[in-house]
Amino acid sequence: MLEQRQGFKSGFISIIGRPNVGKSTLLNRVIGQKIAIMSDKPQTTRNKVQGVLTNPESQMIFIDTPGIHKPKHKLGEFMLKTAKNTLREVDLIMFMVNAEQQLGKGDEFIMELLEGTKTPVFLVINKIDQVHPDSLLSIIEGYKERYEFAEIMPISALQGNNVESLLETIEKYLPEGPQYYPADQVTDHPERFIISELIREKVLHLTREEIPHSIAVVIDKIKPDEEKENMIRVQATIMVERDSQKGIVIGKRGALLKEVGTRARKDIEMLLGSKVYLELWVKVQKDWRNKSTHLRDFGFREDEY
Ligand SMILES: Nc1nc2c(ncn2[C@@H]2O[C@H](COP(=O)(O)OP(=O)(O)OP(=O)(O)O)[C@@H](O)[C@H]2O)c(=O)[nH]1
Ligand SMILES: [Mg+2]
Repeated sequence: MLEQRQGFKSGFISIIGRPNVGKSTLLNRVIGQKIAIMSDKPQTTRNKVQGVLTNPESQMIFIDTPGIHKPKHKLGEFMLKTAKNTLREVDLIMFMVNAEQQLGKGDEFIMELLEGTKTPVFLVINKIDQVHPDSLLSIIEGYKERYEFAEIMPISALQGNNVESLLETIEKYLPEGPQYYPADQVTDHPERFIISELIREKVLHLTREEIPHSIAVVIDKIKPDEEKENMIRVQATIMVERDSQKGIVIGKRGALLKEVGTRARKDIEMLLGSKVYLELWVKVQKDWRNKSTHLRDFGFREDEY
């Protein structure tokens, strides 16, 4: 549905930054729906996630990206590439930093990447709810010295401060263009992907240390229940890298896996608007993060999301 209206603006906006700065939180806030998972563990987002915001006069397509970090395995390399690739295809770049953190090597690295682009870059300073307003000035000065940002916007993605004004400013920068997606479409990701992410998010919330990084979730089946009306059955497998991790994810007498299931089911029911029967399995795939074939099987394909 590529409809071109006089004066209508549209464009693609990439959100990049170090892990954990709040990129996915901003995406969900502007879309008004949870399409990207969030957690306090770094490297939560692994694929690019597209969210569409349609207004009467504009359509903004936000692209949430994996946090930029030094890759330690093939999955990390895929994540870095995914984030970098979005820079080429967009009309605007939101470089997000955390107001609580000092400008670090990671930010320097990202600004070096940005040197090559002609696309306008906004510096979005997030988590301002956590710092004294006086400290903002010195943060801004530090970044300004290193890069010529088109705009500098302090926000709180979590509480919503300044997000409206960020959106208004973004709209000013967008070119005239077509409406790429129908007004009621909020993402281009299939439900299957979002369901697997919601399950992974619950494991991230309930585990620590190496577990969050070692898991992947594969959806085996989604189908309507044959007997119960308005009930969808979902079967999924949580992949771990080692036997010891399998025990942790299952938990004592299955307690942890049960909690993951209960929490994920609620979110999936919200997403699908129907009752869900969720069945979870845990399987060991040794060292999957370093094996190209497993990466492809688990949905990390460059030609896809
Ligand atoms: N206090 C505060 N916390 C925030 C804000 N925005 C995000 N957070 C928290 O920061 C953590 C990371 O948020 P995410 O949105 O998952 O961060 P991300 O940048 O997408 O992280 P990666 O996907 O790992 O790159 C979560 O615990 C969020 O609740 C904010 O404005 N204020
Ligand atoms: Mg994220």
